[in-house]
Amino acid sequence: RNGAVVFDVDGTLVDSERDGHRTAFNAAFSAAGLPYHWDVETYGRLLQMTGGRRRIATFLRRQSHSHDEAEELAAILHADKTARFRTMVEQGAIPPRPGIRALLSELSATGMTLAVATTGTRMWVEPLLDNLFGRGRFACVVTGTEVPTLKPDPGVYLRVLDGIGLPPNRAIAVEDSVNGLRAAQGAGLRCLVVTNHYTRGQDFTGALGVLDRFLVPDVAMLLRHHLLPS
Ligand code: XBP
Ligand code: MG
Repeated sequence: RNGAVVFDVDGTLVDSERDGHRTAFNAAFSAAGLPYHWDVETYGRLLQMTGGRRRIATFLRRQSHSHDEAEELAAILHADKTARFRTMVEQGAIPPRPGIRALLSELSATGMTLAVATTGTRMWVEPLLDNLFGRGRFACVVTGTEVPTLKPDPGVYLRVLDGIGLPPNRAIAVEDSVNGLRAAQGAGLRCLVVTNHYTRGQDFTGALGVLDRFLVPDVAMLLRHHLLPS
């Protein structure tokens, strides 16, 4: 076996945060009659907290909701946000990052195992992967729904390694953010970072490389170089 490449979803396989999740969160606030709106810049700061439900709860506590009230309201709002985001996915509103489709084809052709490690919610992750990349494209998909602690905790990566049956030195993670990088490193994986407008400038110490886009021949060559026996 030629090793595995484990992809993050949000910000890595898809450009999903600014015009995707953010607008779904805002629609949920508005439908609940709440006066909150996350603009592009505010949302960038809130992204430090992974997981949509936790992101809402943290925000509500800062708006002086009590702890219990914030938790309860966050659960309700996040369920609505998830349904809305799933609809966006089904409508094709969430695009793959440029180059990603070609990269996946190239890696598959080299005999590499493809997998996914995300803190996102399974209810939208599954249709998104199926619609954009075809059902069964990834040998193993672990989402935030299956793990008790989210990135930067390494749990999601440990479960992927278990699922594909490879040791961490036979896999490379591809991430867009510092939280993802730390999660991958915590599970013992090397990690290539491909940044986007929200994550550029974060501390990527220890990354295998830091790029700002998927230049397919370069990325494929780098992954082959580090995974295949020379
Ligand atoms: C992604 C997340 C997710 C999404 C929203 O982080 O933190 O919470 O922002 O999705 P990563 P949900 O790319 O590191 O996996 O609302 O389903 O949580
Ligand atoms: Mg990400």
